[in-house]
Amino acid sequence: MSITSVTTQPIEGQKPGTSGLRKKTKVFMGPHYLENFVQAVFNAIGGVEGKTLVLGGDGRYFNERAAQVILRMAAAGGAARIITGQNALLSTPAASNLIRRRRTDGGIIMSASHNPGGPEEDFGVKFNTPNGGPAPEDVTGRIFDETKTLTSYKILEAGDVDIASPGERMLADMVVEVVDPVSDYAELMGELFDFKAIRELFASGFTMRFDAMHAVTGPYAKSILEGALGAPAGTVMNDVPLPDFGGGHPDPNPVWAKPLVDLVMGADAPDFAAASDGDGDRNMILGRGVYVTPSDSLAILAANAHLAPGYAGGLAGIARSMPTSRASDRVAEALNIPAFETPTGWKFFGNLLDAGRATLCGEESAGTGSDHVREKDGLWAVLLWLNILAVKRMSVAELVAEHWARFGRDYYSRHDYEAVDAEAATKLMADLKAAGPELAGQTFAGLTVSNVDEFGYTDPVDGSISSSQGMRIFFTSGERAVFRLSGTGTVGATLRVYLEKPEPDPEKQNLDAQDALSELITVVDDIAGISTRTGRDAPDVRT
Ligand code: VG1
Ligand code: CO
Repeated sequence: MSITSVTTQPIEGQKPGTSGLRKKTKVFMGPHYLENFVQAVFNAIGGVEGKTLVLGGDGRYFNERAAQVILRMAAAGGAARIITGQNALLSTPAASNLIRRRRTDGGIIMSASHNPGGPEEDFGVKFNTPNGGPAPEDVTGRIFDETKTLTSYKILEAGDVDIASPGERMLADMVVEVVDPVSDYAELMGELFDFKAIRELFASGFTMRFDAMHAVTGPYAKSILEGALGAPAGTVMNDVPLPDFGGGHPDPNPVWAKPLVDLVMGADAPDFAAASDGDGDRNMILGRGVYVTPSDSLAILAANAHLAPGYAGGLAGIARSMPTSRASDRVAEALNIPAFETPTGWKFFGNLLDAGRATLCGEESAGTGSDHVREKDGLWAVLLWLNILAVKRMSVAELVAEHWARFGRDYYSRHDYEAVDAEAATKLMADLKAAGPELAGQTFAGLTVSNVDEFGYTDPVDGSISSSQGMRIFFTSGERAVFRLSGTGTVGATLRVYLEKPEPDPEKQNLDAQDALSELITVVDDIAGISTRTGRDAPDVRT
């Protein structure tokens, strides 16, 4: 088998975003596009000679084709071994786990996560470092630099490797080790949680629905929930991963997982319900008659994590992304442990986790995780909820009410304006930044602005600085609004507006979130001119 050095030239726009490089699938399938990016990753980490990498993806359209290309490029670069899931399937947290357990030199994850999949939709590639986490900004910066100077890439001339069944195969001098994508991950979950208590919970008649949204968590959820934990068959819905996720957005939120939300709000509601996203790192938590916001879920998990064996020794600290509500900060305060506020994106939690300063992390975008891997982990969050419910034997609604009574509630919602004109969105952000200093002290419809700032972050572990991470408007009565532009979209710009209002009084904690936030929503539109500038009279998504 011979190695070809293919002449290429830099392709514009291969800058990794919040979570790797995401583009339309057709773009990725275009000449040299995937190859250029993969070679840039290899170059940025000093080559792959003699190295062992993990490779896997969420099964979306182009997953296996891309995997075969990456395998041939790794072999051409002299890699010693690639560990991949059967059919190149691995959920993001399972990939993170394999990278860590097998002490590899990192891994490549093929996913555009919660973005839809298919020939007309999205594809993505990201690199995770040997700690199992998404490459931090210095590494993604080096990858981007490489994409700008690349003139050739190396690829082995060979046919496809059989990755349909577990086992070891050779590709030139490289070992391709195909593993069952679920087993190592399931073993880890069994170490963290009290499976016996959860089995007893199911045996007692507790009912659950898990919506895998035709994405990668299907096989994991089936094996763990219906297999190891004895939940009745049919507990896991939409469990077969499909290349186009059945035509939907594999995004577990009240808009894209509406059928599940309708189910828990209806007469035949199960006790508990959950959903995960394309690559299995997000989670949505529901109970009979209730939707638990991701920010509340993080706070509730943090307050009760000690009930699960893996966290019985307590937490070192709690980290949340800046737009995530401040609910978990109050839990940290009560537990007398540090609370960290990071920019959006899981890569910013890596240092805190590695340094042992945070144990639990979370994002308002339905991401929750812990130091067990270095990615957010959808099924992990579901199992921690189950473990807590198995110990406390109360309903989700009761647990949430108990939490709010003790810690206060934060009414919370994110409004997304998708695929808006990029220039208009950038201008909105710039104008808000410029107007910031004048806004302080002004009153809009009864709400007085206390201050406006642009969030920047200095990593407490390595001192690295990330600036321009979103505009924040604080009000004297405690409300907060955050503005950010998405770094995962593939069309135009997506404006995210995060709205939050603390309510300590249990008598006033039972409003609908949109109603409770209605004043703030109007005021924020007034201040930033969202509807006039975007030409939209309502957001595309409200979480
Ligand atoms: C979004 C979320 C962010 C999350 C990221 C990746 O980023 O806001 O919290 O970490 O997606 O999630 P952005 O830049 O579009 O706001 V996933 O499940 O796509 O790996
Ligand atoms: Co995801």
